[in-house]
Amino acid sequence: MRKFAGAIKFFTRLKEVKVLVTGPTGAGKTTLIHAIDERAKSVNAPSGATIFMDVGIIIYDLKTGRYTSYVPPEASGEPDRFLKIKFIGTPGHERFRHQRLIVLSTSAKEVDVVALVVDSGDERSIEASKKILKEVSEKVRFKVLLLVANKQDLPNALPGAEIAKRLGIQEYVETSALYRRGVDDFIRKCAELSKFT
Ligand SMILES: Nc1nc2c(ncn2[C@@H]2O[C@H](COP(=O)(O)OP(=O)(O)OP(=O)(O)O)[C@@H](O)[C@H]2O)c(=O)[nH]1
Ligand SMILES: [Mg+2]
Repeated sequence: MRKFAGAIKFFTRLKEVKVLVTGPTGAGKTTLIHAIDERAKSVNAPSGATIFMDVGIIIYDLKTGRYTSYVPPEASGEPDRFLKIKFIGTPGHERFRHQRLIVLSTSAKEVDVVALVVDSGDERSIEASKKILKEVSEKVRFKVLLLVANKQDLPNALPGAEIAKRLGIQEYVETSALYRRGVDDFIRKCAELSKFT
């Protein structure tokens, strides 16, 4: 019991980085958040599309770059070495636009990083991300914008650099959330861009 209370106390003392994970439907936002945090929660339709929100939280070790979904035993006593990174995912489907706007104006009203996830193998996904970016810039206060060029495993995937150029975004990472590739780079980049490393 005392151990549990200690973990809670430690958890509340950690610096927090908030990452909004948004982008068009089917881009891989939910897959990415669940690849990061095995205990992530999502409110999804039977089709798999997110109706309301995804939430994942990890404890990131600035010294080693490792992360866990729970307070690691070695963490107590060294709170400055660790970051709490919270990932908030939105629905991408236009049918759930209203819910997306609610998330953008409540839980994700102020964040450190906006991660715009696109399906790199789908032209429509890249185009649709422009509209979501506009909504985000109207509703959300954020420090940095990061493009996540997902689905790099697809044979027709465009390189992240090319998509970033098209969307006018400076920072990007290439991922394949389905195969957990590039996920650690994404997390590291979130910590770096929040100026915590
Ligand atoms: N090939 C491939 N498929 C992926 C990848 N990431 C996700 N997918 C698949 O793409 C589909 C949509 O993924 P989701 O994570 O539900 O997409 P989403 O962005 O959350 O979609 P919405 O909730 O509708 O906004 C699923 O079938 C995933 O398995 C990837 O990196 N590569
Ligand atoms: Mg989703």
